[in-house]
Amino acid sequence: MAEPSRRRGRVVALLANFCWVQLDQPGPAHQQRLLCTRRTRLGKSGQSICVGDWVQVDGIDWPSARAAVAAVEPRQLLLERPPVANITRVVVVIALAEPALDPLQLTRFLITAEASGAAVELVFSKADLLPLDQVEHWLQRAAAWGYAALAVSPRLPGSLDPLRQRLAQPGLSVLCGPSGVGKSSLINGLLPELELRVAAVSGRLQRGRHTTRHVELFALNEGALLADTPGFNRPQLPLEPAALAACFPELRPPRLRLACQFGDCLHQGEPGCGVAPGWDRQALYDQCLQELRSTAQRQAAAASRPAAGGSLRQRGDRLEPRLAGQYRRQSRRGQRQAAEAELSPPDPEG
Ligand SMILES: Nc1nc2c(ncn2[C@@H]2O[C@H](COP(=O)(O)OP(=O)(O)OP(=O)(O)O)[C@@H](O)[C@H]2O)c(=O)[nH]1
Ligand SMILES: [Mg+2]
Ligand SMILES: [Zn+2]
Repeated sequence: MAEPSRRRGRVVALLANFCWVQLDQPGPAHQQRLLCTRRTRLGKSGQSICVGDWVQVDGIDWPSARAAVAAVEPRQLLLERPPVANITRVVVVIALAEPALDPLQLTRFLITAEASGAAVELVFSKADLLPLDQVEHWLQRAAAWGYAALAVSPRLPGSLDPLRQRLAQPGLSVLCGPSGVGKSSLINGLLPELELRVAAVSGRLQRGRHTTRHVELFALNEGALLADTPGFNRPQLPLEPAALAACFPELRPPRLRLACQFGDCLHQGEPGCGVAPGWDRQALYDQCLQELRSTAQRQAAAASRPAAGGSLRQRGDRLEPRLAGQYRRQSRRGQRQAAEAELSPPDPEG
């Protein structure tokens, strides 16, 4: 139970040193949102705050609508990139055109979404830009993968209605996808009063301009929240081959009718494999599997081989081979920096 001076709420946006917390119960003058600092104690315990976190706030100054986050409640499902906590569903948004649909990129987004453990929805945006038969083609392909996808556009009256219905279910839905596919435009279509910033795609490749810079939560109705997120281009793959296979619905029951003989089957022609070759995303799956195997091999080779010149470094009380820079496993911080670099506007051809 919360202490009397404390209030419970949900983090709806993060700024550099502050966050906005939406209160469960409004304050004495009906204040819904408080601008909160993070207590240093919270910082020292290493606990980070994500958009979507449930928090306890205290030190509330109602007239200025300021407070401090005193504690973060344990998280349920977490989307790692972009970081959003306590999610219910991940809505992968991919444009049918402008930028052109890249099935590998779409698959990488679907893998990230599936890996979160939340329900996954697939939305094809900019449906006004393709003839109906081509839109239908993509919907059917997605159905074969295991997704009851929707094709939408704020420019096609009525096309947002089925999406609105799905997103109006209780919980937090996170829209994610490449930059410029129209995530913010979709949220504007669903909630016109928001007037979120959107920007035209540019360059020969019709790349997005990374217009949305921060994750923010918006209420579609009582109990249903939507998260707009910054677009990015290349989601990471899981580290384990088995985890990769689990992110393809067509490789799991009930879509996979005949279970494979071995639980750790990677569907590469192993004996007793229940997956018939020639499935639609086979080449994309093989490509992802290949990528994560070469990453694993590089890491294993680097760990077992003394670097050129046999250089050693002192680590605690033992000597270790120094790893060549390209083989060094990226630190969390390094990964984050790489991720942030990818968020910065790309060069026109990049
Ligand atoms: N023709 C057409 N253009 C659209 C549609 N939806 C969005 N756009 C345009 O696509 C461009 C990018 O839209 P945004 O909503 O900013 O895209 P975003 O996914 O939020 O991009 P980031 O914030 O950079 O991740 C804008 O010029 C929009 O007007 C659509 O359904 N049809
Ligand atoms: Mg946006
Ligand atoms: Zn198999």
